Amino acid sequence: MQIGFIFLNKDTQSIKSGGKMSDFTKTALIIIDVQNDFCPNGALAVPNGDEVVNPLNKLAEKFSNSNGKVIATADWHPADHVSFAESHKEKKIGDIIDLPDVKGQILWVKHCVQGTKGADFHENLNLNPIHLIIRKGFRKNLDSYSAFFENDCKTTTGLDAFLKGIGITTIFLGGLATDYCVFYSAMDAISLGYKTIIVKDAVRGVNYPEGSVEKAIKIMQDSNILLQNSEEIL
Ligand code: VGL
Ligand code: ZN
Repeated sequence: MQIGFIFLNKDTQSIKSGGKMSDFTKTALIIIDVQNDFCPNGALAVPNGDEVVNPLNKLAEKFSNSNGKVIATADWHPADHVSFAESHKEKKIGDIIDLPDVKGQILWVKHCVQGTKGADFHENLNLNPIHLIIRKGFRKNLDSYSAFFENDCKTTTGLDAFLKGIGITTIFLGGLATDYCVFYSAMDAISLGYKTIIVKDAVRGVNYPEGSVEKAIKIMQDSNILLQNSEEIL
């Protein structure tokens, strides 16, 4: 399309300046579960979980100002959710149970209950650049780690249709936790055909069971998921 002297090309590719992206068209930042219960003093605290806030705020502002999209997810459970140990008789935190549609559901401490302080985003996370918030895990009998599919691997959150609908092809992921919600979101993203990048300094893990962060990173790398520091992206 030609308007005056300006040639507008809708498909303008990322303009590289000094190796860094300056146009984030077709690119989305997905901020996974940066909620109080996953931060220090929260019910299911991820060690140093709050350290993801600063790099994510910087990235979100950059993406939002450079034609990118910013999406945040929130774990959003009813008080009697199936993933809570206390919802089951004679079960304890860390036990693993089989559900009709989910084999190997881990039982967690009660966390991110709808409408509670623990389910709120961390108070320093800047919500202004966020274009869309996806809530997940709100069905009593189904847990959801991934931003794309709940743990039955078929109930969709709608995120894939949204991203494809606005032409997103590349996804950067940060947030909590590296070995659960970030991991499953990244694995779904790559299999749904997105170029997928984990922002190394903008993720932290639960590391339960011990070694699960290392294992998750290895599987992601073996699946063509890239790891990059926020400084390289900004
Ligand atoms: C998460 C465990 C249970 C996460 C959510 O956000 O990684 N982990 N629910
Ligand atoms: Zn949860």
